[in-house]
Amino acid sequence: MNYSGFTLWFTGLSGAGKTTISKGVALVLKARGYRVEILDGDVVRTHLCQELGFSKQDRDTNVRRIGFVANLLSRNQVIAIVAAISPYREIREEVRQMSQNFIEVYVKASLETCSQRDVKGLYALAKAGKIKDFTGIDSPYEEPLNPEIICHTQYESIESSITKVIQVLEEWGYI
Ligand code: GGZ
Repeated sequence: MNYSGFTLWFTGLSGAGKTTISKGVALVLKARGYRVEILDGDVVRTHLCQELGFSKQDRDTNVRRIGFVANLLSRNQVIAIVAAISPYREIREEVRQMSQNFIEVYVKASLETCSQRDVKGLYALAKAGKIKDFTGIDSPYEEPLNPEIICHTQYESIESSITKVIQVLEEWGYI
């Protein structure tokens, strides 16, 4: 198959749905014969970024490393799918600039929704002060100003978010 690699970058609050949507998109792409790799912040932090915490400096380092690896993959015809909170606009832009084909997907859900879902119980811990620097509680999240795609997971199903992403990739000739 003749296609160019690209980076599909999911950003958003913890619990917004980044991991779920990215896995769903990866499944569709793999089923169509594309080579795909997922770089999930949570997973990357247990391997490539073990020493990093959640200060701004550490998050920036984490996001830059992920961006670097995504670029290595995408320039070798592997579709790099990133799911990381990546809360700082400036660093996301920096990564965009160093990537050849970069598609930013804002997985959008309100803080109230994410903290109600609280799949891992982290919001409760953060509100109780047991986790410091938690995104949305005592650490900022800077919304993308011009993302290529927005998935409103508060209002649309995971399936329709996945379909939306795939349709945009088709329309723009990435797949
Ligand atoms: C935010 C945290 C924190 C703090 C642990 N703040 O939803 P999750 O659980 O599974 O994914 C989150 C993950 C965040 O890692 P990222 O690499 O995506 O973050 S960043 O891009 O900002 O570097 C969350 C969990 O780790 N987690 N502590 N304090 N999320």
